[in-house]
Amino acid sequence: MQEFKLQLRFMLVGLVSKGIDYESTILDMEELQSLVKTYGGEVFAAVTQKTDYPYKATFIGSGKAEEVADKIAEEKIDVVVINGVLKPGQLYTLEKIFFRANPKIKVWDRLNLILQIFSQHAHTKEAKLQIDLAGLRHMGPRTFGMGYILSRQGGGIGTVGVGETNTELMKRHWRSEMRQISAQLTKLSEEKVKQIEKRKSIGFQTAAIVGYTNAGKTMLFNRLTGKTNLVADSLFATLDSSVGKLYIPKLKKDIIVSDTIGFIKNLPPTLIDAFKSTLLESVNADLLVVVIDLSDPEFADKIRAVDEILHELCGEKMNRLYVFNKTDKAKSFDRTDLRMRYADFNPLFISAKSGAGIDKLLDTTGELIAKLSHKG
Ligand SMILES: Nc1nc2c(ncn2[C@@H]2O[C@H](COP(=O)(O)OP(=O)(O)O)[C@@H](O)[C@H]2O)c(=O)[nH]1
Ligand SMILES: [Mg+2]
Repeated sequence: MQEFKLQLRFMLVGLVSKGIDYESTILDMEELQSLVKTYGGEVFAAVTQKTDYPYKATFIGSGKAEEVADKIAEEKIDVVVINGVLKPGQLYTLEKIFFRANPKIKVWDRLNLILQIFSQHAHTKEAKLQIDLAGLRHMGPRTFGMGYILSRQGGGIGTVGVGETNTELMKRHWRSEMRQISAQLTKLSEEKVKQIEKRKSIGFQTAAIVGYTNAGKTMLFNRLTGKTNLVADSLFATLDSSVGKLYIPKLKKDIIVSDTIGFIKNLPPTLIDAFKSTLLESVNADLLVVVIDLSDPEFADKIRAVDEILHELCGEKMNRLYVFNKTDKAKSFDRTDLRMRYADFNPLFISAKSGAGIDKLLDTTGELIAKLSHKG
């Protein structure tokens, strides 16, 4: 049965701080636009505001908010996405301001949008729980009682109608909900750790494919393991971890390869924390294979974003292999320069699509893993 889905009309709003160059804000907004596309929406308007600090109550200035409201009415916008991570109160206040333009308007921040995409793609219990947890943490106790996300009739905190008791009740409910989900996730993580340890005890070594979303991780994973996981020109097609076997000629044995969720810029630590269970597979690997989309003009920036997240997850300790992917698509690149710049990370050049460079990748993986075994 085919489901009829109305395409939502989106508007993007971004802040440009004076310290940051305009160019990178535009690229950020483009990424936001592709997130909207991934979600299944279409962007009909976009505005930016120059300011060094977000406004306390409404993130954007009040004049700007009115301008956005006019645009909402004009373009019949359903959802406004603010390129930032906002406080629940700020989102709520903005919704109140935009009410005059569209009583059903929704205001999301970058994280809300990412979580919405995540929930479209979540298939396992683990993924669903992690999204719930991240959502609860992000939206705060307001998620409860206020009907903040699902309906927007009631008043907000600070307006009439919400007594202290009610607020306390909401907080308590919110905390207990989070505790319950965390407990379920901990249980799932423990089971996973057991599996990982069992594999280790029978002598399997592991390489985890990681990297920015859309870099080509799953295409590489499929090529290496012969699996047929979903490859898509969209952000976050993969939300879970999957594992497969890969024969390494130099080692004369199989290793385990894993593929997982992609990273993205400006992720709040709470979200990374919520996905720790999915990322366990990567954190526990012997080798991290970092896939980089060489055809992306912003790849250096994305290497930094991935690096920060990896640092957060596993500290400095991990052995890394930088794999520059999509050599078939990249217009021009300087191998010598990249080899020098990323000399600490055994840079390699491949095309997961054509298969170029894969043999070398297998050899280098074998060498690095053999070295690790010797270290003991
Ligand atoms: N031209 C080209 N496209 C690639 C290559 N590897 C992946 N892609 C494309 O990049 C997009 C994202 O691939 P996917 O494996 O889903 O990326 P992931 O998000 O990192 O798992 C898809 O449209 C792939 O067809 C490559 O080596 N060359
Ligand atoms: Mg993927």
